[in-house]
Amino acid sequence: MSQSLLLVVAVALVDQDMRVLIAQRPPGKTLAGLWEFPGGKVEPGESPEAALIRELTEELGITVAEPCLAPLTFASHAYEHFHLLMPLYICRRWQGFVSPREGQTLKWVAPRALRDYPMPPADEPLISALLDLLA
Ligand code: 9L3
Ligand code: MG
Repeated sequence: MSQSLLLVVAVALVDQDMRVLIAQRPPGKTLAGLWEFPGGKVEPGESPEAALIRELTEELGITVAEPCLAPLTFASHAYEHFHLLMPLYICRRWQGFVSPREGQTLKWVAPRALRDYPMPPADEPLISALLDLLA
């Protein structure tokens, strides 16, 4: 069976206390209730970085400069109806205040506590790379 490829970008925003931002997927969306690294789909013709910058403004109301996005690792996960390929960036500098623009619940979490929050299967394997980097 062939599966279409879905390209999604996500980011670990890390604040000055070394906490990481996670967002809870709202009711009505797929994977509702699970906690994820913020991000979203890359639109046709968009670079991954441009998509992430757009998503961060839409979802969190912040402005990120492209050089502040450092690629860290990526997820590759076969969901039932598509295969998700999802680069994870890390970002420590942005402008504006993080606020939930799409009804999502946000939480700043110490890296070692990330595993306490149930995540979509694509996101979970990304935690190790993040822990290695922030340790
Ligand atoms: N997804 C998984 N982990 C993430 C993000 C941002 C997205 N950190 C998955 C959930 C959906 C798909 O990617 O199956 C598209 O995301 P959305 O557009 O429904 O948020
Ligand atoms: Mg999104």
